[in-house]
Amino acid sequence: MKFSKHQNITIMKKKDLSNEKSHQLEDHTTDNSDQALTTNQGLKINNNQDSLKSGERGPSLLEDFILREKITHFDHERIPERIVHARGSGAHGTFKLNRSLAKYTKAKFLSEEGKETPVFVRFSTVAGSAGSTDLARDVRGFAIKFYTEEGNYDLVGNNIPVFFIQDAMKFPDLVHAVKPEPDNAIPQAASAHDTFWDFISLMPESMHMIMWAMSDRAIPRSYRMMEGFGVHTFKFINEAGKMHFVKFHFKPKLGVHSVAWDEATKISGKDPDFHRRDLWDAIENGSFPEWDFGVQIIPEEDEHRFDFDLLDPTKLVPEEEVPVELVGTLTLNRNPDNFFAETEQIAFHPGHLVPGIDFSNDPLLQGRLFSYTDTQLSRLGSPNFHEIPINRSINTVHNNQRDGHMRQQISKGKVSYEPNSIGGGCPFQAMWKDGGFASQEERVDGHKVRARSQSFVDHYSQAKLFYNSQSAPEKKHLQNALIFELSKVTIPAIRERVVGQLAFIDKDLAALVAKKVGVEVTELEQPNGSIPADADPKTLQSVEREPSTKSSDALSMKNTVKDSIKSRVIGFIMEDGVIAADVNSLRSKLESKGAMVQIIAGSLSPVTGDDGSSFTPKHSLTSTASVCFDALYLCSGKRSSENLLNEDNRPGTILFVNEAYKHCKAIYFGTDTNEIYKASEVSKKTHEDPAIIISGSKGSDEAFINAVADHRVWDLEMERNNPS
Ligand code: HDD
Repeated sequence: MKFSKHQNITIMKKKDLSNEKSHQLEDHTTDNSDQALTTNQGLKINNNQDSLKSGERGPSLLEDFILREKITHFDHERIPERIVHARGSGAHGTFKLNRSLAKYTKAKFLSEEGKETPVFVRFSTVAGSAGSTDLARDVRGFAIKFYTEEGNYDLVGNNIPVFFIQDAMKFPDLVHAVKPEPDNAIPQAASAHDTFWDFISLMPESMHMIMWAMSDRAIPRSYRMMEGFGVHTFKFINEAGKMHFVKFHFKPKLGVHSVAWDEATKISGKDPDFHRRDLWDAIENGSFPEWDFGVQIIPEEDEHRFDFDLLDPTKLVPEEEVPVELVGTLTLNRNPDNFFAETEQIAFHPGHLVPGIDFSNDPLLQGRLFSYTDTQLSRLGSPNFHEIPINRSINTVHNNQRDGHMRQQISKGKVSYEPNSIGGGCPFQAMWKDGGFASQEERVDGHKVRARSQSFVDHYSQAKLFYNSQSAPEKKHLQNALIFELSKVTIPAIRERVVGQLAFIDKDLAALVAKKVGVEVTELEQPNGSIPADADPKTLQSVEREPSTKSSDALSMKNTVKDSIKSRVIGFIMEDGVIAADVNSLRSKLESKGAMVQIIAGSLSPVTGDDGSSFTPKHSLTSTASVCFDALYLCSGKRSSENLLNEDNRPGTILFVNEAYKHCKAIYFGTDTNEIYKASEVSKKTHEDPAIIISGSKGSDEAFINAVADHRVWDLEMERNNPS
């Protein structure tokens, strides 16, 4: 079949090419509209259906270069997935500086107020393979490539501000422990298994991170509703060479929100691409995700003023001790044209720096500086991976590196060495004042030792800080997550060791988990005095210690932004006979505030309203589920309601409402939907519930909008799940 010009099925997207990186990529982007099919040599092909044969029923001929080329390329089109963070999604965007940081750093993209820098951001899960579900309980990667005029700067962070381990030496062990077990490759994209918890139970330094990983932060509602953190302490260096320590933060304008664990497991079945789709749809719909960019700045003189070590990546700097100054905005506004060429081939590296930013001596970061280039060599196959369009800096590369697999740059001239006179000394070294990178001068004076600093040996104080800062529902979710995970651990001794560690954080937490996972709380030994530098790593057990900051509002999602319904997905459940005026009125109110309305009906056939107008459902009751929506509206209309409760639709309708109720979502019952209300669990409620809205009361539309903005009534979870 041939499509004529007019039947062309390619949907042309209007692209925002306003930034320099997009322009650069455009040179490498092809568009097949109105073009004939060609071989890789540009030869037009006139038959893409049949191979060349000796007679119609005869064998294929070796000379069929068109078949050979097509199959050879296909045979080699997979590359190794990332060893960690294999599953991810990305988008293009812009970073805008709203307040100059020139006082602290000479990095140009952080100095000129109002300056916009193109970025590509990739979000990811850590443990699962590229085809795994988005909703796994896991840390999320939050990696940003800034295409600055001084070269690429990569901030390769996570949605959690701390890490499991303190030294890169343990990274392969951590990853081996969490990945599917090597004998049977089970489980996929899950930490709930023996080897992970075995490792954790023997690594007390992981306890702070475990609190975060077991919290709802590890099951975000959306990539657009998570925080981003640089994790390590980095350094800013200003024009005069003065150094400040810095921690990087990204705070989502939509607030930090999560789903319920039961919901996460169901989304994994209904829509394993939930986060990928959410990011894509939001950008396609013009609802561009935005984050405030913030920094915590610590003068060099203050390095030792905290009750933890700034170089220890298992610690955060409480915002109560050093406030986050918001100085920029990150906006994602363009989906990639090609997943493989952009999202898969992008190569991040914490060592891609610009002048004015430098590393600290954090031993986890130091190890990362080796790993990221190294891994691209096996993943992307050549030291020329920086030439792949998505990885190219927007300024031209000039150096004496040459050749290698798939080299693309054509470097002119005889000279590929320095110093030289034949090339007039070019390319030449740049002075610091002219933008040349110079590592921060630092006096280092020490013995060569393979050891851990004593200042790192405090594993519980910030775990306590995090746990103590959680609201009651958040604590409950964290407890349940630990119970779920440890219940999958088949070896009782491992469960017991983990519970022993939890006892150093909170005795009640340990007792509760112990009871549920069938073990006793046994007291683990605490060291007496300091630990010798040559101690067996297994004894790197710290004493229980209280944090100097007891509780931090910034660590609880309860205190997040709750003032917007932008990009929330609202399911309108309807059937024939629906009151069209009510639907249209609420829909326009919701959409004017940026929410997305999707119609759900008994089937995909158009629904006829009471006034004869027609609504096109996006989903049927059985093709989706309430877990894919933020809130529900049971549309007004007696006949619609009756149709939703007929033999065919009743199970789907009631399941929708009951699950949304269980997951603490806002549900709006339209006029004459009382029968649905009565048939659902909602009717059993005996408590005030601001997220259950009944049409007819004054301001009911507004009450619904407020309930959607609040995200969930987590405080009522117990009541909603145990109707009397
Ligand atoms: Fe890593 C990928 C974040 C510790 C070694 N890491 C990777 C990605 C993110 C992070 C977001 C995905 C980047 C992308 O989207 O392509 N990693 C972190 C954070 C860490 C961390 C926040 C601790 C604070 N990582 C870490 C250590 C090592 C690595 C200690 C090794 C010593 N990470 C890698 C890697 C990956 C990677 C093997 C896999 C794919 C890649 O680099 O490009 O090199």
